[in-house]
Amino acid sequence: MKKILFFLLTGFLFNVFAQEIVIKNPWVRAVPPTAKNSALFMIIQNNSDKTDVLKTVKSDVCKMVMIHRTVKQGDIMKMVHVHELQIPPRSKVALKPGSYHIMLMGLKRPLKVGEILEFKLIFKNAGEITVKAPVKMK
Ligand SMILES: [Cu+2]
Repeated sequence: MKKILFFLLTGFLFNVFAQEIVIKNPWVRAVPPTAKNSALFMIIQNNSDKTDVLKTVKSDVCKMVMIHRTVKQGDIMKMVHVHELQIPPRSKVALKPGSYHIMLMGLKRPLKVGEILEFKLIFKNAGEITVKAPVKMK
């Protein structure tokens, strides 16, 4: 019995540590009910030895999803479309306000603070990862 428990436990731990891409603190920005767009933020950690690439994000909550980066041009903040987001080996990339973000364009309905939205992130190596992100005021 103890042996079985040991194998179950090591199997579980192996799975946890074997995750090549780990998503931390995902959240969606709360917006007024009339807003057409919002954004998804998170930290993407690559535990593998090779660069992975976030290629697309899928969501039912909006018509189109795009990877964006906010950049400063002179005194103006501008959002630019990023075709692929590279996550270098053994490092992490923060998607946060004023930087990289997943733009949710053409919201199909108002978002409620506290509700959990589901997204599918498609990575070149890690494949499809489902992310559950709460809608927050922050
Ligand atoms: Cu944007």
